This record gives sequence, structure tokens and C-alpha cells, in this order.
Amino acid sequence: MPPVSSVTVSESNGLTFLDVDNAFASARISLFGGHILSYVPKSDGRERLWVSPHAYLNGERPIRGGIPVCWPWFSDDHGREKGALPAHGFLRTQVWKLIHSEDTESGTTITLSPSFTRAEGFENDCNVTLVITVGETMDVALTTENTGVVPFEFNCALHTYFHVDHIQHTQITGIEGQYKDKLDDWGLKTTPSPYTITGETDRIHVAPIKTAEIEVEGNAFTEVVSDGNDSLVVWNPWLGAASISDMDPFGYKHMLCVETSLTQGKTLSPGASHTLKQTIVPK
Ligand code: TA6
Repeated sequence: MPPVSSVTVSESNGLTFLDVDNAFASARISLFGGHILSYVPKSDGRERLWVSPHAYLNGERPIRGGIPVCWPWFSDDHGREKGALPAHGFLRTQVWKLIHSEDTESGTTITLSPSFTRAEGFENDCNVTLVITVGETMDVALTTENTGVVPFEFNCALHTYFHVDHIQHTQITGIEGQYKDKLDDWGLKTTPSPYTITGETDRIHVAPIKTAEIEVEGNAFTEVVSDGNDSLVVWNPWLGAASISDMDPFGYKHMLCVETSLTQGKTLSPGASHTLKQTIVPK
């Protein structure tokens, strides 16, 4: 079924893209990975997402940037040796299907589903849908439904790469408490205030943080509203970007990952569903 009039389909290097353009915003979505690549509100015309100029846009690798969908595990937390299974799960490296699209008075809604939800490391029966609403805000809702007869545990994340003009003029507000520091053997540390990024940063704030705001040059730029999460992950590779093959060495200056996530293990009973939602609010 063709998408609604606000959505244009295009192909490039074997990948299919959905370009959304409505009265509120424009956006680009890759069916490879169910991967949102761009969100530009008409209110200020400023791109809210960052995609590496060296991102693989040919299906060979997960796309570096935008909003990777991490499921059914986060990072290498799959219970096997690191590298034995794909980091961040197996949804961001498969082609998704367009299930539905709709033009409403508040924007364009697109529903995608992955081609498969069972693979090595996760042999459970479930349905997954991603509902994307492109309007004055960008709403991204990842729903997992247990369609089997036994419970299962999973994790997931909307691994959003936000664009910032310059990371050294950026701070995050709204995050308090402690975090687990991946760079220091997951040791528990206290969230800094002001929350600035002055070096490699890889943190899991293990709390259902609902609202965080990215400020650039002291001005509110993008608000990140989370729901259904037990964590908020903050990542910037800093100079480590030089060792990431699909990032340019200075790419870290213009991106900041703030990831609405489940990282502590969510158990779904048969018939139950869970939705992880991130809303990107231009300020
Ligand atoms: O979300 C933070 C993180 O787990 C970092 O540790 C880093 O590995 C990042 O994700 C990127 O992961 P990727 O597999 O996309 O290179």
C-alpha cells in the first residue's frame, strides 16, 4: 500500500528511504534498520539529529547516527562473549516493513515493523512495532508484545544521536543522581552539575529519567522526553571517534547521544506489551 501524500519513497544503494514533509517538519527514515535519520522542525529549520558523513548507507553496517533501534539487548549485554552476537541487537541491521502511514492534523504517523524478531540469542515469539510521528515534535514509540506462551526478558534503546553545534558549548539539564560509568568498570558515580561533556563519556543513568534538555551556548535547543525507560544513556566518544571507522575524527564535536532505554531487564508475560517512547521537542 503506497504511503500517504506527505511521504515520498526513494531508493539509493539498495536502501529504501521515506521522506516526510508536512506543515510541521521534515524527516527522513531508512527502512534499513527502521532508522530515523533526520528531523527538521519547520519552527526553526534546525536539524535535531546527527548522522556521520561516513555512515554506511548501503546496508553493510548499522547506520552511524540518527536513531538506531537497539533490541532485544543493549550494547553487548546478550549473555554471550562480547562480539559473539551483534552489539545493540539485530533490528538495526535488517530491512523493516512499512505497515501503515497516516496524515493527521498534528503531523504524519508512520508504523514500521521488522522483518524478523527471532535470531540467535533471542528465540521468543513477539511482535515489534515502531510508531513514528513527525509533527511539532518527533515522537518515536517502540512497542514489544509477547505473543508466545512463556515470559521473556529483553532490553532496548532509542540510541539517538542529537546534533549540537559544538559539544564544548553544550550542557544537559534534568539529569540527577548516580550513573554507571562504562569507562571505569561500571563504577557508580555522581552526575555532575553543570552536566557538561569534557572528554569521552559513556554513562548509564539507571533511573526512569523523564525529561532532559540539551542546551547549546546556554540556550535550550532540544528537550528529550522519555517514557517506559529505566535508564538514560549519555555517550560521546570524544577523541575516540578517530578509532570509529564510520566517524570522522572530529565528528564528536557535533553530536551527543542521549538514549531513552531499558538496560536493567524487562520481563514480559505472555500477552503483555511494553512501549519505550522518546519525544524530541524543539525548544
Ligand atoms: O550507547 C553507548 C554505546 O553502548 C557505547 O558504549 C558505544 O559502543 C556506542 O553505544 C556505539 O555503539 P555502536 O555499536 O553503534 O558502535
